[in-house]
Amino acid sequence: MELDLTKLSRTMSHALRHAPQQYGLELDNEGWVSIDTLLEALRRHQRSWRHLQFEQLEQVLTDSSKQRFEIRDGRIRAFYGHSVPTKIEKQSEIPPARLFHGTTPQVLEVIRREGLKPMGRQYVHLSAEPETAIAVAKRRTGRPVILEVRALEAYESGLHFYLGNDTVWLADAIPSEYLLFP
Ligand code: HQG
Repeated sequence: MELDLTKLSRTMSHALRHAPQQYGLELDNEGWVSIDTLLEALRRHQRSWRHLQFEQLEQVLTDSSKQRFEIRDGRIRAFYGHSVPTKIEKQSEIPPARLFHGTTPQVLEVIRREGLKPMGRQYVHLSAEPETAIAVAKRRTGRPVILEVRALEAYESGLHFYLGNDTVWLADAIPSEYLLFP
């Protein structure tokens, strides 16, 4: 049977972002696990994956339009998206002047009052360009709402920003005063 790369990618995200214990995995403080351990867990997880090879994990990375996982020195981690209880440590970086967040019309008023919150994840997810934010919002709505974040000013006032991958930025909660609403 042909390998379903989307299903494999979703399962990897589930294991590396949300429920490592369910797969017998333990993430280190930066979210890394050894590739061998992940491979063994995935082989156990689904019978049709019992012969899964490293090359197929690599294929998930190369096939995707999104940079979701990082492989380095025999280890793998999710770049962003975590909801595990222990906070994944990210290095604070100086953000560009503006970052973008895509959301839905339904939550606009609450964001106006409360600012952006991480909700079910550890960090608020932002992007360097509006196009990515539009794509993020389109997962949820036909009417994407794009918020601009005055990121550098927020950073200079003491808020932290972190790099996810080349296009995804992460942040702690962002008060409404740093947001520009459409
Ligand atoms: C909203 C996907 C109420 C926020 C994407 C968003 C991304 C609030 C939702 C990545 C709020 C959280 C993350 C507040 C924010 N009150 N709602 N105060 N503040 N929200 O999925 O950014 O394909 O956790 O606007 O592409 O949508 O999985 O975050 O609508 O990169 O690799 O609460 O996940 O990547 O939703 O998406 P999420 P997100 P993958």
